[in-house]
Amino acid sequence: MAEGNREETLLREEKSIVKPPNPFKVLLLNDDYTPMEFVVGVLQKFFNMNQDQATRVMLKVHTEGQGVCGTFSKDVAATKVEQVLRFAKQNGHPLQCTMEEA
Ligand code: TYC
Repeated sequence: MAEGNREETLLREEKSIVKPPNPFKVLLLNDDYTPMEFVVGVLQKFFNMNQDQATRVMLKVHTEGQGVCGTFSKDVAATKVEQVLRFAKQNGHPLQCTMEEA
C-alpha cells in the first residue's frame, strides 16, 4: 500500500472513533422575587438573545417554571451557569440556573 493511502485510512478511522461531546441544556428556574427585567437582561447578556427572544424565554420560565437558555458543550454550559449565579447573587436576586444533558 502506498504511504499516502495508509495515512488516509488512519485518519478516516480516527475520525470515526472520536465522538462529538454530549450537549447540555442550560435552564433558568422561576422564582417569586427576581424582577422580570433582570431575567431579560441576563438572557441578553449571557445568552446573546435580543429583547424579543429574551422576553419570550423569560415569560416561558415565569409561566411554566423553567425554560431553556441554550444548548452547549458541558464545559461551556457549566461556565454559563456559574456566571449567571454569580451575577444574580451580586445583584441580590435568588435567580436559579442549572444544566442537564440534552
Ligand atoms: N416570577 C418572576 C416575577 O414574577 C419573574 C421571573 C421569571 C423570575 C423568570 C425568574 O427565571 C425567572 N417577578
